[in-house]
Amino acid sequence: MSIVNNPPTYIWFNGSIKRWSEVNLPVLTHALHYGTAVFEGIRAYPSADNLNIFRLRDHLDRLLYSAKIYYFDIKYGIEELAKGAVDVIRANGFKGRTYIRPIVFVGFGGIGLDYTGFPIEVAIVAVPFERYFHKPAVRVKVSTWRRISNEANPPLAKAAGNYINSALAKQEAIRDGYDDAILLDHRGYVAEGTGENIFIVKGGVVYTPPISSSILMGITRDTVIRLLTDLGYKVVERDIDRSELYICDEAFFCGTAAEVTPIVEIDRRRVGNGEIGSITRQIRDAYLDVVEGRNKKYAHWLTPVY
Ligand code: PY5
Repeated sequence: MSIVNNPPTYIWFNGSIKRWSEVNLPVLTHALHYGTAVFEGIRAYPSADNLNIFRLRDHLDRLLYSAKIYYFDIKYGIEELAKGAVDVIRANGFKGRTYIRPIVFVGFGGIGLDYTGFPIEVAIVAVPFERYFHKPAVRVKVSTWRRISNEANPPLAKAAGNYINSALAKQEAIRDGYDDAILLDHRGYVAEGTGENIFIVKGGVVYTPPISSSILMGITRDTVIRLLTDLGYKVVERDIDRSELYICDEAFFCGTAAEVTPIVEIDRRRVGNGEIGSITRQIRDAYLDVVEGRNKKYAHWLTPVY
């Protein structure tokens, strides 16, 4: 996800479009020190005749409830933020696959943990973005680190601070020669990837961990459940043992950035026969049909930019 050489020309910041170079943040920005921010990851995809943001309002809705959990008072409503997302893409003139990153964060007000009265800043950044994984399928390990639990910091809030846990697991996996990690929850059941939800397939039935296993309630996860149901598959939300990962027929990650990414190896054991599974293939294609505007049933999930 490297955009170092090409930052966007314009961003949306606290209610209006600004030049990237105009927005400067103090080093004592609270969120930088304590992770006090909530954010979203949203994608826009080209269709035959437009660029469309996928499930924009569902993402903004999650942004607002994440903010509520941390007592962040946002001055902007969903409609204003939705307009901001469209405006920032238009301002930059992006026409291809685009990633949108709204972020609400505690600004500079002091160095203590009590941020009462500190400014709550809101930014929406958009960048051209193709693939998260630069390969058609991934090899993963079960992390030695556990997923954060609801008893410490709520996984269902998409809070910046949560990602120190993901970053640690991701770095360990990369340094050990894998593409990503699967984290177990505090009880030892499968939770999710570092930035993706997980599904496994066994005997034609699809399984995914429930909200109680410390997952982010992914919007892609919800989309995948609906599309699998449309395709006639049974989807079961239940606790998954670590060992089930080793005996499943298929496994895949899903998320806004990761889209549907097949998992072909877990802890040096092949998943199924080591090839991308047929249900995984079907759901990956069905997902692309929806986000790229070829499935009219879900046209209401698309917000046209132009
Ligand atoms: N679980 C975690 C921990 C995530 O960070 C994400 C999304 C998901 C699940 C999937 O959620 P959704 O389907 O709603 O996107 N991660 C972000 C993304 O944009 C950031 C990844 C670095 O995909």
